[in-house]
Amino acid sequence: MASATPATDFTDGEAAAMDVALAAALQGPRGANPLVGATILSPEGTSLFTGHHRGAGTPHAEADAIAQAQEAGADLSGCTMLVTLEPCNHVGRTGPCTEAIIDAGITSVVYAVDDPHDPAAGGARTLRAAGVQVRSGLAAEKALELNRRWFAAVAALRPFVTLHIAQTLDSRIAAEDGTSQWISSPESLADNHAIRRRIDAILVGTETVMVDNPRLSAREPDGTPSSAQPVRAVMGLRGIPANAAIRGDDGLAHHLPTREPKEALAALYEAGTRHVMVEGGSRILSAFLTAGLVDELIVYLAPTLLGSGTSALNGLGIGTLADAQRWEWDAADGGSVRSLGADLRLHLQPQHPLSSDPRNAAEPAQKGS
Ligand code: AOF
Ligand code: ZN
Repeated sequence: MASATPATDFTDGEAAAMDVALAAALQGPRGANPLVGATILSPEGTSLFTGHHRGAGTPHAEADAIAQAQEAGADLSGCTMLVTLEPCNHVGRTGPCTEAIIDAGITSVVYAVDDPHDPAAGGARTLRAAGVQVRSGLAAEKALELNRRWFAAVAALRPFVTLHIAQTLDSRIAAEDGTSQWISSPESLADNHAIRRRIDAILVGTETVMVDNPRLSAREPDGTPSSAQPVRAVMGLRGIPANAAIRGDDGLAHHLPTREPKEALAALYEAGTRHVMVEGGSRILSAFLTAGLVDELIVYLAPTLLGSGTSALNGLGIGTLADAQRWEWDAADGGSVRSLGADLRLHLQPQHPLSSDPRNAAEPAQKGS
């Protein structure tokens, strides 16, 4: 791990450019990869190009910024790159960024935090060995906060977990007779399928397989199967019926014989999954939330009321308001609230344990007033 450089080693222009890179990073989606932004500064200190990462399998932020410069025919020799994460050193789905930076003639790199992901780490060393000046630690706290749950998932050697709920205004995911297709608008369904195309695995409980018999494949807007398909995992102690639609014929369906979220995640990680979307039903959703194993929450809220039927959640072990789970709005990936047809798409992440909740700071309400 490279040691952080003292904050005084950065210019105001570099600090401002790092803020631009941090803001750009937020445009990307959360998942297997962290949110990363990169800005290229001219030798005179002018911000020239800003790139960001758009999710696993797409170019890294540094490569995105350099590609823009190349398209514009710009000469980057003598430029400084500001990047929110240590440039990667590996050939994964793309990369390595160190090579792209060296080849572009960039002579100085300032990054916020080290990459904790083993295969990709060590970029600073490679850059220095090639004669690039490297400094780190600028805006480190902001950069750690930006990917707080991703860092936690990497450290825990488990997949990043997105939880998906498609519900009515009164938090129902099915009517009394079990019907649930479709609570969400076509636009929400299309958004969900776009997410299915970029995750490694989709996870449901055996109950969902029995009741809804979903295919859980990723489909294009016209209904045809997408070229990239996630693993379809079913957790629970009951087996998957021989004729269940989820089995498909591509060998991507797996049964995880456990009710424990932690065990299911360990099995998925072992099989190579780095981003899983948990889709239901209420028992599985509640188990993941109770275990604190949800990194990102996406709720499709339909302007519909049922008044009865299946609730999205069936208990989180919370008896009093002081113990309520607190969530915060997540501005990443298109914003915290978006309109999708008739629905609202709500995007949240668990509140930071140390962040202050304004409700706690308020004076208790006067009784009888
Ligand atoms: C960077 N810039 O924009 C990102 C980095 O296999 P890949 O290509 O998807 O690489 C993923 C790993 O690369 C990820 O786990 C993390 O360590 C690093 N992400 N690195 O230099 C970027 N997204
Ligand atoms: Zn990279």
